Amino acid sequence: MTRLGLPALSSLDGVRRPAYDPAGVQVGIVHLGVGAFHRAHQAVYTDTVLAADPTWGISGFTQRSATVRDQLAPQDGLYTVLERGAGAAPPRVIGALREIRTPDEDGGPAARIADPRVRLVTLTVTEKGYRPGAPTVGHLVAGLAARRRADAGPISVLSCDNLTANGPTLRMLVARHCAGSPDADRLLDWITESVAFPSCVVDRIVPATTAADRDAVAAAIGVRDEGAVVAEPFSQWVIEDSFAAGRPAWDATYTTDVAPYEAAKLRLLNATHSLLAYTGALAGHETIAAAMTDPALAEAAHRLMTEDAAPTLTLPDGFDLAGYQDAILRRFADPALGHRTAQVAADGSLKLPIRLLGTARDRLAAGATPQWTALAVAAWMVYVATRRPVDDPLAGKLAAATAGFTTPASLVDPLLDLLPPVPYPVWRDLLVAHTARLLHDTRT
Ligand code: CS2
Repeated sequence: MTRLGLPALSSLDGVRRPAYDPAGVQVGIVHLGVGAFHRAHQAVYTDTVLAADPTWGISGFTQRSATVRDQLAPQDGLYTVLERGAGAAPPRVIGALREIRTPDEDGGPAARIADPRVRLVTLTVTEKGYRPGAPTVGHLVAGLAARRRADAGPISVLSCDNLTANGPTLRMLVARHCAGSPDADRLLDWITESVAFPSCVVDRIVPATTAADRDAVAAAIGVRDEGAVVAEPFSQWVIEDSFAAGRPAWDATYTTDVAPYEAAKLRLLNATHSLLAYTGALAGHETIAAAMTDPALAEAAHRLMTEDAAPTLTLPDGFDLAGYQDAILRRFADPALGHRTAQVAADGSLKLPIRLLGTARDRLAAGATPQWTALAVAAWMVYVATRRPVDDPLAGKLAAATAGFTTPASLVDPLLDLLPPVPYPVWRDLLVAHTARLLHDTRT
């Protein structure tokens, strides 16, 4: 079968094609971490604006591996987004990714960030990518230093990961990393003057693409596409509109303060996703949608949102909380996506503090009992104690902490030591009670 690429583009049927000539697009964005999420989210928004402004093409870098480069480079960067679920649009071919490289090719991201035509760096490197030792911040600092030396002008850096205050967090990590570089003071001064770090909130469920998904795309579009991604129809992007050198006219929500949207997304959607992933996996469910068919789990998901998380939120004006919560549960329940509980369960040691522990602290401080939040954390504890291997950067420590536990308390205490503190004795009591029940249910 023919492979997707510029030559095959004109012959595709039943497919939405780029409304511009991809070969005529100039690169204006460097993206770090060209995984499935970037391809189904920011690149789609960018694709929509390229007909009107072809100066915002994307130069994408993989985090390390050459897989995505090898999938996309032979296809001239073209790939399909296949929506699945209620309201799905026809397959759409995206042409926004004009270059695709590994970080060790052609001078890496640093050389590209120093190009004056580039005015924006975006990142999707997951929670792991911001840990000490991860290469991203180093690439970014090398790029900003090269840009200063080249006198290539101001630039913005937009983190699109599920972190609290992702803009300021990244700015802080960059500043810290600069301290070790030659000419640190001048570089820091230049960054303060010339680099913006807006925050944003991204939302779209994008499961890891499977071989079966690629076959489905080939059947739908009539050519092989090794870089295809599948996604739910829903997509949202809330962006703090403070850029240093312009931005594409993305069809997003722009605001001066993303914090209320961010807390709502992390504490309602992502927290509930993690709850369903761990409780669902322990109950033997392969997918989030399967977990949602279990009435007890669906109820826990609803009550985590309404009883624990919602009371901690300060919502944006006019925000339809009930509608937002209902939409989340509907999205999770849609069986078309096949989003695996194991995928959402990965990297829990980094996700839980962001999604769940803030809610726990806020509710405990208010004298309330965050039962459902405790259930989610307890389910993570039982999950990491009973699954091997655990997909988490702390896998070794988690295995050591849970080896040979004998009682719920002897499971909870060493794991609590690996998480940021929630300094209320009742929190531990809640976790012990929930792990006791979960261990009992998992064994019987
Ligand atoms: C999920 C998110 O894998 C996970 O941890 O909770 O990736 C989730 O699908 C997205 O944030 C939805 O926008």
